[in-house]
Amino acid sequence: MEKVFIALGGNVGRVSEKFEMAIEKIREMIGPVIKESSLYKTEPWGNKNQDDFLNSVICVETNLTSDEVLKNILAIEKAMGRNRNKDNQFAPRTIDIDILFYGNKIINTDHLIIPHPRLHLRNFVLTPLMEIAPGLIHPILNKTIEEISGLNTDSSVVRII
Ligand code: PH2
Ligand code: MG
Ligand code: MG
Repeated sequence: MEKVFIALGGNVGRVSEKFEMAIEKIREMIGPVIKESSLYKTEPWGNKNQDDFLNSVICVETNLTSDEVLKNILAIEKAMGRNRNKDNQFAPRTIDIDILFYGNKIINTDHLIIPHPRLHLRNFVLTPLMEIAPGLIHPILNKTIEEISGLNTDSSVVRII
């Protein structure tokens, strides 16, 4: 059994409803959701020329491997209407579901990098993570989320809703 931290994001359509549906599917297809952050309204990180996002972070207990978790997340994104041909890395998206941590494992394959390589740079991930897991240790940076947040220089605005 591993604890998986998963980030949800989106900025097109009825995003909070999409989050609820996605969390229900995550419960069915990955495992029990043991922690859920608040919802945050967040300034776009990267390409600023798009609408604000909603973001949240959840913690799920799972018996699945990291590859199985990824496969199920991609299926859930697809079922929720995500179109990966259209939604490139910087485009607005209906829903984006990212694995942040899979226990304390470090994974580096051609299709999956864990911990998520940019999580420590982004307020829209660090703020909800701080809410549910301030003492969680990043296995590469060897720092807690609280320490990483303190060092982070991202100035983009994130507010709880
Ligand atoms: N996701 C991105 C790029 N920029 N900005 C915010 N605020 N929230 C996101 O979820 C987000 C982003 C790529 O996945
Ligand atoms: Mg993604
Ligand atoms: Mg993402």
